Amino acid sequence: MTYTATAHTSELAHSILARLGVTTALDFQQGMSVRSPIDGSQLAQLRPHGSEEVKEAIARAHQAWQTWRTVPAPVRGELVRLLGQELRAEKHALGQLISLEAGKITSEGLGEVQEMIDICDFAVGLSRQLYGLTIASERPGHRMMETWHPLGVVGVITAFNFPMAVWAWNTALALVCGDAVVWKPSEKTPLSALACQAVFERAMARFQDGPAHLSQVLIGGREPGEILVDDARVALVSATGSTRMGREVGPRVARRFGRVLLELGGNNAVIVTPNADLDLAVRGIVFAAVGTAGQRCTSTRRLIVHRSISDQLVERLKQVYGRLRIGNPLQEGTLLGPLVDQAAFEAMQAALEAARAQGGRVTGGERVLQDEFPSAYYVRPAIVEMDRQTDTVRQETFAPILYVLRYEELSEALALQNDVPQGLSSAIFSNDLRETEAFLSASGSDCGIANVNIGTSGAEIGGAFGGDKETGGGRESGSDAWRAYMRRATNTINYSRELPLAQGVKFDL
Ligand code: UN1
Repeated sequence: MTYTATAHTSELAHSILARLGVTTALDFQQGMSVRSPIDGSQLAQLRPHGSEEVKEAIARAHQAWQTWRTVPAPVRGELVRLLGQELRAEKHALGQLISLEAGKITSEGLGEVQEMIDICDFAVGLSRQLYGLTIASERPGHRMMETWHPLGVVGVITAFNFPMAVWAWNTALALVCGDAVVWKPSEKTPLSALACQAVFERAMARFQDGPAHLSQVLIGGREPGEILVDDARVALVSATGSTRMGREVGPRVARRFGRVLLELGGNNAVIVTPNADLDLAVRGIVFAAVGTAGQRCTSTRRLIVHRSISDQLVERLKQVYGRLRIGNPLQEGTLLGPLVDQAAFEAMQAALEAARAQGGRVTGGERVLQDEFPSAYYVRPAIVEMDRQTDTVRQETFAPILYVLRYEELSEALALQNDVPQGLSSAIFSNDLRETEAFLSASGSDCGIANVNIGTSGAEIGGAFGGDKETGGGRESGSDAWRAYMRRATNTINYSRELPLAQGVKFDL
């Protein structure tokens, strides 16, 4: 079934969930209400898990890990290979569910599922590459090496804006690394989580030999998350969300000496220099600023443009913004779907109001389509020209607002780019090697992601994903991010008949 103007969003959601075999009671009375951002209609009511159930889930995961860690890593990779196959088979249904529950346009919903498939492929290869080093020993007849061992239970806390992919980044790696996962999705998108779990169960059924409960989903708001954060059996808490959330999670996990992997807010900027390819820049900026209705942690929120080309670029952006197709994200041709809910709309309006008070000149930003969708929040994306980088600009607002700042010297642009508390993603549009290399250098962008001639969002899974400062410092997905999901043992082996001590210490008995 595909979306038509007459099909109700909840009918479509139910048909997808039935197809995937999601058996959880979806019409629990007085439970957690799940609504579609498309039209505000209720998709399901779910019963939140109680604290005892959460603790039991952690205990089951802990037990599963004890078996799973002894399974050879390439065999663990086989489970992830099957998961990737099952995701491929249900790509369309899962993509539509993301659109229904998070409001993404079809192509971005499908792209998110592709991101899950990609990380599965990556993790399968990784399952034969969990390398440790060999290290030269200073002692004769000795050898040193590193061994990477499974870490334990990984608690995954995710946000609404990537309701499936962030689970997959964590889970595909955690599984090949020999860990078990307990997942607390956003209360705004639990159906996406139940769907992923159902697909995982299919892979598990085909795999046959693995322990039960390698992946589990917890339904609820704050409470299940807090229990995960505080339970010493959860070796790693991987949390994606606001900086405010990370500020609570980080110290609480640290108090029990657990590990955290934090993916928090971004305030991502694009610098456009005088010799940039402006056609490329316009396309890159619009996708990154407006895609996912500005609700990616990697969305472009600031444009730092050289004064000499600023009027020209801003004018072109305003023209494109003015004719962007806004509407039902499941309809072909739509580029901008709804904000996730009323609170997101109010936060956007409050930010625009504050920016105006700080001298900002606002174009766009108003609510649209309210006759067609009275209970949903569609907006025209906003461009806000600022004379300086005010407090409001320095905050992350999860909405399609692009603040424009003008500069004269590249050093000034770099200083503006870095002068925010967050440090996730950044980009420069320039064809001048001196400028692009300065941007990528040690004294350039301070973000975890720094791009040239592409926007700030839409990272591939092969690279490590994350950022510094208030973004939290975590790295997940590709490169060597897998190390966060394992513990390292340094081994020294003596194959001689002597017992020389390191550092030349003598200890004769
Ligand atoms: C997020 O918004 O939480 O780079 C993740 C991107 C996506 C992931 C975003 N691959 O925009």
